[in-house]
Amino acid sequence: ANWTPIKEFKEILFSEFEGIAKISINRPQVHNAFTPLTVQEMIEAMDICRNRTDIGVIILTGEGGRAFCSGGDQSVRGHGGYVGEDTVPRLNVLDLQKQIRSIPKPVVAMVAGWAIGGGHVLHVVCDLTIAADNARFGQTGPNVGSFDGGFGASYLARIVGQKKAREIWYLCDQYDAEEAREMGLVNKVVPLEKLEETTLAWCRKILQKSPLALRMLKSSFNAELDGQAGIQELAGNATLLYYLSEEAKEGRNAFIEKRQPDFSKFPKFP
Ligand code: 1HA
Repeated sequence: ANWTPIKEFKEILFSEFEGIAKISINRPQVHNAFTPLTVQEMIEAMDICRNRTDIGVIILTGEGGRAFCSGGDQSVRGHGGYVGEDTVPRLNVLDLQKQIRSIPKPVVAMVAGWAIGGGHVLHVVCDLTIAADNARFGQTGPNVGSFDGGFGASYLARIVGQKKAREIWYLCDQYDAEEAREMGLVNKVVPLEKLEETTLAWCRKILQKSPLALRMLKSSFNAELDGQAGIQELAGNATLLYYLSEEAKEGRNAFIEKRQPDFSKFPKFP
């Protein structure tokens, strides 16, 4: 595919092709471990994707073919979080996780090689995961003095079940692509050389679908799991649809025209 850059960043690549955006961690020398800056850049790229009405689906990936992401960069892990150039420790990947779940467009993880630790959680929170046959999955928290008890625990357990999720975290084993697919953690496994082609084919299929239907479905899947925040997303979409109706426009028009609204012509559906 002929990817066109959207914006220059230091630690990620951000490009687009025919309505598909690609956010790719570009630190292959450390298996695409993230720093606070990497995460901040991904957050900004994701926000651009949210606002651009011509982008319908987002691919999250890592450069180099040997790793999706190996989690937080342990060499910048300081007292209380991962330390950036401003010397402030942060755990800002948690904001990115929430953003991936709440952006009203499908996010597809394209995984080659390692998806480990906080990098594993990033693929877990994506809508779909396409994996290359060299992909390896796992959590490392209890080995390296960390844990993600948020989506990394509870949403993982929703996907693979309680027993398996506890195994993944308590033993810190690594699982190959086929094992991940069997647990429902991966949608499809393909040879590495077919990874981008297959991911693009899935994205193109998604792009042919009704964007509002996809938006409603994503917030519907989230609603049950995300409590008040999930209901807020779903209800926000209901408001969006209502704003598109003549009935809602009558309310606005009446206010602007300084008259009483006349809702009498609108049906009271059974
Ligand atoms: O748990 C959280 C959070 C929880 C709550 C809120 C926020 C959170 C944010 C983050 C995280 C975490 O991500 S904790 C988990 C952090 N990640 C890890 O523990 C994985 C560390 N890496 C590995 O275990 C291995 O590198 C590997 C199994 C992925 C691959 O092994 P392999 O093939 O033997 O490669 P290796 O030689 O280890 O790695 C290549 C280079 O990349 C090495 O550097 P070099 O010796 O060439 O200078 C290695 O040090 C570096 N590297 C790999 N992963 C990381 C890393 N450097 C820094 N941080 C890494 N995560």
